[in-house]
Amino acid sequence: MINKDEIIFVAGHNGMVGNAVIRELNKNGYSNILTKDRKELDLTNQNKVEVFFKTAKPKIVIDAAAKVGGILANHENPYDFLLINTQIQNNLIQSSFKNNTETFVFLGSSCIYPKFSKQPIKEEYLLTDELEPTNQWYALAKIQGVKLCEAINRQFGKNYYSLMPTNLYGPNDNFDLHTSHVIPALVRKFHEAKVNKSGKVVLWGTGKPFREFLHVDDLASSIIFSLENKINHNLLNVGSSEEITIKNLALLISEITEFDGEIIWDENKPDGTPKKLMDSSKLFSLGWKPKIDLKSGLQATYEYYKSTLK
Ligand code: GFB
Repeated sequence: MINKDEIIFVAGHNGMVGNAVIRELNKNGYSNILTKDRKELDLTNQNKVEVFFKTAKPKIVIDAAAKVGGILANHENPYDFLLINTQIQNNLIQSSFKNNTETFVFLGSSCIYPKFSKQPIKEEYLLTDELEPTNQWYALAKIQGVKLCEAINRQFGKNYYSLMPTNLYGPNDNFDLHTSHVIPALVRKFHEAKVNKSGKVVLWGTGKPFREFLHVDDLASSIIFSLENKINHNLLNVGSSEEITIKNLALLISEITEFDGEIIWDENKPDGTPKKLMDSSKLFSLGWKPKIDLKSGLQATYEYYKSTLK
C-alpha cells in the first residue's frame, strides 16, 4: 500500500490533466503534493530542474507537463512539439532517476501508434508502422519518453511507466479555436453560433474520422489506480473503448448546446488518423474502469465553458 504522505511532484499542474490529477490526489487523501508553475521552474531547463529535484526529492513524479494541441497546432508547430516535449520529459526523467524518485508516471496520447494501426490498438502495436503526418512530431517525442522509461526499468529495475490516454476532454481544456482539440472547439463554435444567431458553423475535415474520448477525471483516476496497485507494465492504454465519428460528435454537441443551424465541413482542413480506438483491456483486467459517459462528460464540459465566460 502506498504511503499517502509520500512526496508527489505533479509537473504541469496548471494544465487540464495536471489540474485533474491534483483534484483526484486531494480527493484520495494524498497530503504532500508539490507543484511549481512556469514562472517558478522552467521545465525545459535541465539545470533548474536538477536544482529543484536535489532539494525536493519527490518519491513519486507524475509528468503532466507537455506542449499539446489539436490537429492544426501540431501540424503548424513541428519544431516546438518535438523539441519542447523531449526537453521537458528528458529533464524530468533524468532528474527523477538521479534523485531516487521511485515511481515515475509518464503520459502521452494514442497518436503514438501507427496511423493505420490494426484496431483496437494494443500496446504491442507501437512502432509497427508509419505515424500520422500531422502529429508525428509530438508522437515521436512521446515514443522517446515511453522508451526512456522502459530503458530505465530494464537497466536499473525501476518503476517508471507510461499511461497512454486516448483523446481527452474536460474542465480547463484549451478553447482557442485555432489550437484546441475537437471537443472544446465544437463546444465553443456551437455556443457562439447559437448566441450570435449566425445559423451555421464551419467544422474541419470530412467528419468521417472516428475518435475515442475519455474525460480527464477518468484519466486522473486511472493514474491514482496505477499508483495504488502494482501494474508491472511499461505501457498501458487508458481509454473508454467507445468510438464515435466526428460527424456524430458534432450532432451530439449541437444537441447539448441547443444549436439548430447548418453544419458546414471545410475539407481543406486535415482529417488526421481515420480511426484510433485503443484496446485498454490490460488496464481494465487489473480492475480500473472509466466512469464518465461521453454525453454527461460533454454536458459538464459545456457548463464549464459557460462558467469561463462569466
Ligand atoms: O481533436 P483533434 O484536433 O485532433 O481533431 P486529432 C480530431 C478530428 O476532429 C479531426 C476534426 O478529424 C479534425 O479534422 N475537427 C472538426 C476539428 N472540426 C474541428 C475543429 O473545429 N477543431 C479541431 N481541432 N478539430 C490530435 C493530435 O489529433 O490528438 C495530438 O494532433 C494528440 O497530437 C491529440 O494526439 C490527442 O485526434 O486528430
